[in-house]
Amino acid sequence: MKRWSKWNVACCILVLTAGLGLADSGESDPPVADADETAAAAEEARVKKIKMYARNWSWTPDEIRVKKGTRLSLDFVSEDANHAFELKAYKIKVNLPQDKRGQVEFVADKVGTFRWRCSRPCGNGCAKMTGKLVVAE
Ligand SMILES: [Cu+2]
Repeated sequence: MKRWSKWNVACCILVLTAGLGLADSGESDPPVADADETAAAAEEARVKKIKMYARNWSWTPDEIRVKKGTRLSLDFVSEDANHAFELKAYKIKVNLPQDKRGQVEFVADKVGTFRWRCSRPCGNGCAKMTGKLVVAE
């Protein structure tokens, strides 16, 4: 019986030491994030950032495909003239003066295919300067 007691004490010391060792070495489980941090991280993961180029007379890219609920962050560069990005279904209009940047962020919360266009007269090809946002379930 006395032998077992020493054995138990030795095991306890070993377990405690190992436990402290893990905690000190940083190899333990990562700290649990609180609900706000988790939600923010999840939202950040769903942000799709796209660089958009406007030039006479096209958009690059001219098609964006996302899943419903995606937060889109569009960063515009107007390279050769004054343009404007207009996505009526989402009530978005961004003026894009030549050589300036523009930015818009929104949640693609409507399912469907939505056209955008240049809504600032920029020349003969302005009417053809369109693109589409495709939002799937
Ligand atoms: Cu135009």
